[in-house]
Amino acid sequence: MSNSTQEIRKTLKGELDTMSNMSVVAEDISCNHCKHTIEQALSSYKGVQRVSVDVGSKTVDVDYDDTQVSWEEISSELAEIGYPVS
Ligand SMILES: [Cu+2]
Repeated sequence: MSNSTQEIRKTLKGELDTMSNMSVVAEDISCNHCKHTIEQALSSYKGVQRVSVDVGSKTVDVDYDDTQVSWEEISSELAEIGYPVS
């Protein structure tokens, strides 16, 4: 393996290591309006890379960079807009 390949791998790993994923159930999710509200609110957060709400399973799935935003911030935002998570 060449040095440059090793360098690239290290860089990629370094970036991936700061990404976290959380998948939680919010019982108050009931329709597409809820889905839209949550996705809009969370995707405006710096550091949130992807947010996906599944209405059927009432699940909020979030990919975020934990050097830019904490799970505490994300979950308190969810509670604030009316979707507390356990
Ligand atoms: Cu709804």
